[in-house]
Amino acid sequence: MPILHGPNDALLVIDLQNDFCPGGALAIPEADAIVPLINSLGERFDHVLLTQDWHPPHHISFAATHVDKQAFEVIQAPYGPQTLWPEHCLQHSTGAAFHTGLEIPHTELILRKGFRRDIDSYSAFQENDQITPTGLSGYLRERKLTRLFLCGLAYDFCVRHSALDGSRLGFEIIVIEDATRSVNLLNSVVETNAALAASGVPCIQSSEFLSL
Ligand code: VGL
Ligand code: ZN
Repeated sequence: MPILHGPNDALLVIDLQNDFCPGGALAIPEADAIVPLINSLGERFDHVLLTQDWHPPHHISFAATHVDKQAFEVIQAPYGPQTLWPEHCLQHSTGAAFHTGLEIPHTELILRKGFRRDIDSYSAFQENDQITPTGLSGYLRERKLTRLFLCGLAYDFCVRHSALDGSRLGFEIIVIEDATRSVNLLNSVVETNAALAASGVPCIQSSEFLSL
């Protein structure tokens, strides 16, 4: 069933940054393989938005910020459980820059997130304290962009939380599954599949688009 897209649709590309690609600080297997596909998808959308993970030094999500903690451990932050990561996407670093192959010249918005030292932000809509908004929902509402197609990194963290929050906030969310890749910690992919299904967020393949 083809998905015809219209004036209220946008492509939201999550965190397609060097540090999440092979050779980066928090490398996701095959992350760079989705870049050409995302460029092709970008050509099909009038409206394209990017997010950029954008951390200050000593960010709460960095294992090195804490005493005796290793990357991929979970700590109790004041707002709840927080997975610790290698230092990544430092503001203005090469690692925080978008993959050089990403080419969507008509991108309308770059939304930075995770810039507060004491709160991480997986979701493009809301920080991990589940209170602090990023401003994206206000932007989308004012722009009348009501249906969002999500792709990028990582399926099981930032794509997952963006999709769930967007759906909860009343946007129609569709994940383009083959245009994502996963960090894959413990059961994160299985849990993501289940959470998206439980929220009624469909996962489609890019071929449903690119064949139109
Ligand atoms: C992400 C871990 C830490 C992501 C960002 O983009 O999925 N994951 N920061
Ligand atoms: Zn991060």
